[in-house]
Amino acid sequence: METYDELLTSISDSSGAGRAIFDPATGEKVGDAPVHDLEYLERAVDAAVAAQPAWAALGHEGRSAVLLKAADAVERSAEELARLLSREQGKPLNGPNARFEVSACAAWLRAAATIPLEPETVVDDGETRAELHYKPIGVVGAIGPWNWPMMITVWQIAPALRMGNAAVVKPSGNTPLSVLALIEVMNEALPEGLLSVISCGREVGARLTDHPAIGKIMFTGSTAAGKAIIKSSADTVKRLTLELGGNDAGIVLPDADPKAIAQDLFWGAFINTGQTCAALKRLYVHEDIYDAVCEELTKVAAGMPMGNGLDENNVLGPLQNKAQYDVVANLVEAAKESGAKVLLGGNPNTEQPGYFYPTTLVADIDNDNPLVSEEQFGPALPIIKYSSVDEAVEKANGLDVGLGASVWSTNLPAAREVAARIQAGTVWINKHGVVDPRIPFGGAKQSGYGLEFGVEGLKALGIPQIING
Ligand code: TXE
Repeated sequence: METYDELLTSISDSSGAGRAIFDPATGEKVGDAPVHDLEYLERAVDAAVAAQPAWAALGHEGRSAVLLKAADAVERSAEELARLLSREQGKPLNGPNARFEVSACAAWLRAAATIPLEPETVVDDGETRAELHYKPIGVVGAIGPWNWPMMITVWQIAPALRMGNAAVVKPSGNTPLSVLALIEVMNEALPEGLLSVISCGREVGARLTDHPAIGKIMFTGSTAAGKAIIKSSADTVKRLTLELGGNDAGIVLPDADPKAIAQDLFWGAFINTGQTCAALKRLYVHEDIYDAVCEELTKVAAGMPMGNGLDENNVLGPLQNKAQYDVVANLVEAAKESGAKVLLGGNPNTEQPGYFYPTTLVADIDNDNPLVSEEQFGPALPIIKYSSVDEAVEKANGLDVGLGASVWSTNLPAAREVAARIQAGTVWINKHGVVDPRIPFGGAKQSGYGLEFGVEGLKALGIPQIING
């Protein structure tokens, strides 16, 4: 185990040719990320190819034992990792943020290590016997985003490793240090060359997507980048798991209790200051309880402290980068100009350092307003009034993305009926965005394809093989 400074030094560039990474809360320098080139990437892929057969030969039990040790290593360095994540990404240590993210890394590693996966007997009728097995793919490329950089990396690589693959990780250029540190710590337990990270721009990273030695890409990011990866991976017919974000709807039915749901609605939308793929990004509330929901949500939101992530009191932080800040600011500005009513926030303090955008709730807004129809990916939630459940379902299904959604009601059977009508990979009831390593997660429509987590998530990192006879 290393101290924070030792960990940062060991992953940082010391040649003077690195790229400075700045804290989005203060503008201060956090460290220098290495800038890896194509040659470095080729060496990492070669090392992965060389390390993979021995790793595969360990079998499930052997690999599980090593992955559990990697989870222990993450836990031993949890505080140092959380601190670096907070400084680089901006998210506070407390709340469902940096410490939570690091503990989720350990939890997902343990789950991927221990979920049983036995060969399935497909037919056994006396004449024919067919079994379904899952073989390693080889080398997996993991391309990740900046919002949950450590956790999403683990979502991608833990099942890959468990299934006997090697992995090469390409983190977002906005948050390379967090991922470099995570992998440095995990590598305390893993064999050399099996897992490596390329800290590079997207041009070098894109090489993973057409590299003949890479069998599968795990990708989480924007729909546009996902489409580019589909195209560039076509010539080598790579397997793909694509998690492309969305614009999740929540539908509050007329029988819901506004006070009882306000806190969960808030965190469903504002977890990680809204920078979450499966966060609630459009809230549809029945007209009978519209005012009451707006009022209760405003009360909860107004009490949530936002500020520097290293301050133990804060539970909301800055936007991670200027581009995302501008997206949120422009969408809210346009909503205001359209006549929508700002219940809270909406007025950023531009004098303050950092990309802080205040917690913002916008009511009396049309469904076709860009703050509703485009993904804001930040702390600004539009609340839309509806009159009939059919109308709410139609609006919820009206976009070409469908990652998550939620239905809020005191009547569980009624909520389930509405849930079944929504086009999304997951529909939560009376909660939103709550992921669990045992439960598969993936998108509908242009939110992507392929399942992560659970036994389905393991299968997605293997090549199915039928033994017939
Ligand atoms: O994502 P990109 P960005 C959404 C969110 C945000 C927008 C842009 O709305 O505003 O995406 O964020 C790599 N071949 N989400 O620019 O561009 C890239 O280097 C290979 C939702 O960060 O998708 C980075 O490592 N790699 C999302 C990663 O892909 C490529 C979380 C993501 O970059 C590539 C983050 C290519 N052609 C942002 N193009 C979610 N699902 O949660 C890009 N990359």
